[in-house]
Amino acid sequence: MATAVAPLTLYTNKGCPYAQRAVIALKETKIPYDAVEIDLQNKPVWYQPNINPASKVPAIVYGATQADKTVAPPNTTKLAESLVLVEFFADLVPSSHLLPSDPVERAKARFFITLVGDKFNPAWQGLAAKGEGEEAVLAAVKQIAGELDPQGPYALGKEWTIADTAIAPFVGRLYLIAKEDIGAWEAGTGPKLLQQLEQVPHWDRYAKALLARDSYKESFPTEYLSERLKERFAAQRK
Ligand SMILES: N[C@@H](CCC(=O)N[C@@H](CS)C(=O)NCC(=O)O)C(=O)O
Repeated sequence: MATAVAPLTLYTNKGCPYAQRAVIALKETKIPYDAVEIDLQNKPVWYQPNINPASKVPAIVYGATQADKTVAPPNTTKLAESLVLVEFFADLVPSSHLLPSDPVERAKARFFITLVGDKFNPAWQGLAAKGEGEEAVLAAVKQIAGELDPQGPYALGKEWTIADTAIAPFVGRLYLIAKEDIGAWEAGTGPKLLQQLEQVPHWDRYAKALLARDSYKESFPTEYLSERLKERFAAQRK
């Protein structure tokens, strides 16, 4: 690991997919960090004024040891937004290959990430929360699958990158909801969707590789999320 890495505190929440992106990147880069769990239902009064004006997780304080985690000392930097943090950690430890060194590969990784935010997440969240059609999910997955390196196992090939880090927490949630059939949809929709996804060339192999990665598994609290997501969609279930 690069020796220039300074003390870092991550403000996080175990149910948050954006925070999971940051945790995955920290694990991939092996950057040491302290974690502070933020209760999003009952946020500490110091969080917004002292750590993140947007009042969201993930956020970090970077640069010096913090005796008191409720304030950022003057010689530190406060940063937020999961994708910014993921790239920052990648920049701190270039040997992690999280951010490819080749400009074309970097651009491909960033393009892939735009598809996650613009296509994949709206499609599966629309299905899970509102029972909107599976067609949109399949179309988004096909589009993403068309960008995957044909040999894999990861989006850009042999190395796990920012692209995989950005999508993995969301694929994990979709597969959990589908496997347990707990979306706000008609019973049976989840397992049926999984069967359809298995047929999309390159996608099934890719999803399995994402969900088998240690950094993902260690940051995905399956039972906790299963309970939370069951509660969340219970009222709308058809
Ligand atoms: N664009 C942000 C989204 C972060 C986000 O929405 N975090 C949620 C939890 S998953 C949050 O902190 N919500 C608290 C709030 O909005 O008050 C990122 O990528 O980091």
